[in-house]
Amino acid sequence: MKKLLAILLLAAAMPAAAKVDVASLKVNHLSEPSGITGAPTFSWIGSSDRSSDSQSAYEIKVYDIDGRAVWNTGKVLSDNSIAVRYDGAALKPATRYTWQVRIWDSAGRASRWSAKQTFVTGLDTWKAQWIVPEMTEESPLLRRDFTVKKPVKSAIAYFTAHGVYEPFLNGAKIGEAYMAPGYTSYDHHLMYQTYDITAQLRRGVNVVGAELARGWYLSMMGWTDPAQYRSNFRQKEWALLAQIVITYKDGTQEVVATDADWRTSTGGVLHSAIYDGETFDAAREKALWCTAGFDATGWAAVSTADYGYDNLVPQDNEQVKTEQTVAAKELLVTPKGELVIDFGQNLVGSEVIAFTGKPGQKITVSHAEVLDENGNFYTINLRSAKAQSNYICDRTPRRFTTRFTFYGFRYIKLEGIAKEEINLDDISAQVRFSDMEPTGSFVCSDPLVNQLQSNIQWGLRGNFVDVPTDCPQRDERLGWTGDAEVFARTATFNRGSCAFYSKWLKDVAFDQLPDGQVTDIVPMVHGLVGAGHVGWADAATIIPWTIYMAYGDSQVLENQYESMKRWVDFMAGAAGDSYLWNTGWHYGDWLAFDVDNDVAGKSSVTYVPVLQQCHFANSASIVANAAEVLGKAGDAAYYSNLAAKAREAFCKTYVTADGFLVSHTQTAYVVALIYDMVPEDMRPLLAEKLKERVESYGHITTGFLGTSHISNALTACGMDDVAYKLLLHKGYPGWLYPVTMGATTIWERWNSMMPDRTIPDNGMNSFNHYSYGAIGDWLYREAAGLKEAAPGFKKICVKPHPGGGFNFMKAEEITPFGKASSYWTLTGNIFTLDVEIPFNTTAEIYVPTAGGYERHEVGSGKHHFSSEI
Ligand code: RAM
Repeated sequence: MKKLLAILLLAAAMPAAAKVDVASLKVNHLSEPSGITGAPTFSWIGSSDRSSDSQSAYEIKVYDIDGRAVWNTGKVLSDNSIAVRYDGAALKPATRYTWQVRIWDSAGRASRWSAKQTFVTGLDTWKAQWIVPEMTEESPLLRRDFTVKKPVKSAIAYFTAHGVYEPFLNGAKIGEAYMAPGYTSYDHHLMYQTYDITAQLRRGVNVVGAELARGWYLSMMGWTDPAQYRSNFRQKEWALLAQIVITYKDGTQEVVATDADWRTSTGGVLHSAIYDGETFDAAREKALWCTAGFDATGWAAVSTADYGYDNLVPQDNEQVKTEQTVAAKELLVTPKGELVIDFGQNLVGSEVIAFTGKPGQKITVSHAEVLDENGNFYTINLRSAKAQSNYICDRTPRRFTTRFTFYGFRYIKLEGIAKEEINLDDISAQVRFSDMEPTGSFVCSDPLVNQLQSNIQWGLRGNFVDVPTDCPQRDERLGWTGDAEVFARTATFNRGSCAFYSKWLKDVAFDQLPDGQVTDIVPMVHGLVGAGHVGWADAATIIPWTIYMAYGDSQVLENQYESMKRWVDFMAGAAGDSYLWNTGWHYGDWLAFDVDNDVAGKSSVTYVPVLQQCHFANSASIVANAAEVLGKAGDAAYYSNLAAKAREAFCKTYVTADGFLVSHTQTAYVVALIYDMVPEDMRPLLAEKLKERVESYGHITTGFLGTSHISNALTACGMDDVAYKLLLHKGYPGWLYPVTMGATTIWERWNSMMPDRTIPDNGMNSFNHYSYGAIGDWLYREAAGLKEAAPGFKKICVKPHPGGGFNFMKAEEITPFGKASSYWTLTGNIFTLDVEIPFNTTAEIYVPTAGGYERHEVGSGKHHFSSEI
């Protein structure tokens, strides 16, 4: 081994005043959340001006609205900074609290107290009645006025709906959310939102209201005739539930809530549905309908309904919000003569068009992800989704947008407007999705790979609209479990995903069938699809474990434990005494490389029982690991034995002595290697076969289940060169093929568009499907070399894998402990590595040298290494 040229340890140079500090306070993994019930958890990120420093103690104080401390931990000797649970006196409902924390470092130096952060508690008793306006195509407005006679200390509003709603107070929208109350398995779990409206309330007459639309609850979800399937949801009419709790300065409280006194009418939204889009008539809009001066005489009475409150829970993930606005790039006139605006980016949200039209002028906006081979507007892949906005003008200046649906598009086609009337500066697109904190970045010396990373991140933006979806544009947009399973690790790198997945996983458990099978989509639309499918159902085990490892809070394992077990028990039951799970129909390695008229056997079809057995063993191991974390020793032993038996049966049935699998596909070898199916001494044999399978094709042939792991499997077997070859392959099939075709998101198929830009009309072709974007995990974890070595990154492993002709790679991640990064460069044979390790963590660093890796143990701070390789 060649000697290292130099190893430098640099202390993080921070301003002298900073010393020990604490910031990024979170309650239940969200910053300043509303709707807390039960005992919340507190997390923070510490920092220090010294390297190799850690937290030795913390102190938390929680204050009520009058600034009185209601909980003070005192100085607690602990290095824990993730999810410290409140254990003071029960928190009051409908109350704003503040909290702060200070910490001590390893030398006993105290930080200052952090800035105070707020959280607002949820509701314990609903006094509101469900109110039901008449069910027509037109969106109802609902309102009532009330008088505030005394000085107000706080006012907290709670809203939810069957359908989607926008809340208003005194003429302005409350909060910034779109698509509230979000998409859940509604009968089990309907979220309500909590809004602090203290500042919006005024002395005297106030008007509270809401506008309702169908949303997920009342739109057709799925691609078949709705009569053929049973919607998840009991009620067939829209309904609103709202309650405002006003606390006066004199200590008294008053409740304003939905009841028979509310009045309803219709407004400008003539129609709205998830797949169809929205129609808005400016002339029908009732301006100022939610203000005190408005005359609501003639508005209809509402009925009330006894829907109960049993399924109501506070929203515990991020609301859907506008995250950014993208300007219109270009106005095109297509060969067909269509007026098309290009936003330069396939995105999800809605257009915004500032326009003053003539009365009655109707502008129709259609949405498309791509243009066809002739440059014409292409919507065949939206299938039955109309995905159209219609805006009917009056003569006033308007900012047209939709509020109760979303589209997946890069292009919009405008009809009902002349080319001369279009001003590009007046047209933009709002990108709307769950407001998850950006936490990761990856850059490297290859612009195509950087574009791939950008496409992965846009895939996340587009498919995290309250639930993780397969795609955002066609008549689907469903919470496909398989897609979520393969992408989850990549997601955790790019955005703070703890609350988002934790919320969705609750529905995974709710929708699970009585026999333990996990449904293909969550929330489930019964009759549309099935359950218990390999790789899809394993979302129930893989995602909780992924979230635990990324965020270090075992709560998600606790929440999901029964569900995880039930899925594994189902497989074990079906396998019986043979320990071979090989029954049932499955999606298999969905969308793998497929050749027409395949006389030479080139299509890459993996024998499904091989996939089943690997996933069965892996999920059993995950349950064993979860049991261990949760202190359930009996279960841990039982499930690790089950996993061992499943692996034994695999080796006996599907592997030859030479390391051939009965299914000689890339995916088969990948899943066998990734899920540790064979004894250590056989791994090199399988690795050889995998290499042969890659070389004989010269490209990737994997579908959903193999693609997410192939690069990781190759790296684990010491074949970075092969992994890079696959990554950098620019032809079909491969990650960079769509990039060379100008893709700005990840495609559903390796060949969603052919090299001549023709688009196969195969009934299923989305240009924004994040599944194949699961390579993102390998880019930061292995290529750049930054990963967790213990739950929540308490211990970090930095082990870069230079290669592929790259000059540099850099991955940065805001871990639960703060920023970690790995930045390597390669110039000639000189390798440098700059690493940043956050306060309160340690790391093992593996520096590549000519003879292998050299290992270092470091503490927090910035570290520089170089070597010859
Ligand atoms: C398609 C979905 C999804 C996939 C299923 C099996 O309809 O888009 O990506 O998981 O099929």
